[in-house]
Amino acid sequence: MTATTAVAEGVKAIDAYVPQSPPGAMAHAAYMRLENTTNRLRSVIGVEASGYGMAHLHSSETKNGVAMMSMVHQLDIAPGQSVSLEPGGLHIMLMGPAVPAKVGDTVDLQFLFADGETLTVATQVKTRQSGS
Ligand SMILES: [Cu+2]
Repeated sequence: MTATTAVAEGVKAIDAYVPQSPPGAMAHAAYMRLENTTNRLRSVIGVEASGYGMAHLHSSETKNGVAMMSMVHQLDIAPGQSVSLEPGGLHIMLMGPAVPAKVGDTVDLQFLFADGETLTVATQVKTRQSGS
C-alpha cells in the first residue's frame, strides 16, 4: 500500500515563532495560532520538528503557584475557530535540539491530523523577549 499524505487544506498557522533557546537548553517551545477555516472539526494528534529529537504538544498551567506542563494527545480546533499556542498555555515543546536555535533560523514543524493529513509550518526563530 502506498502511504499518501494530503496537505491539511484550510488549516493555517499564524505568527508562528520559536523564541531563541537559552544556551544549553535541551528543550524549548514554539508558539503560534492555528486557525481552522473549514467547516469540519480538525484534530492535531502529533507534531514533528526538523532538527529536534522529539516534539510534543504541551499545556502549561500554574497550580498552587507551581508551573506544570502536561502532554496534550489531541488538540481539537472547531470549525471556523482558532487555537492559540502561547507562553503560559498550549505550546509545542521542542526537545533534543541538534544545534541551539539561533535568531534567523527556521524550524520546520509538521503537524499530523487525525484524518491523516499533515501541515508543515516554517517557524522563525526570534529574539527572546525579556521577561518571558
Ligand atoms: Cu512543554
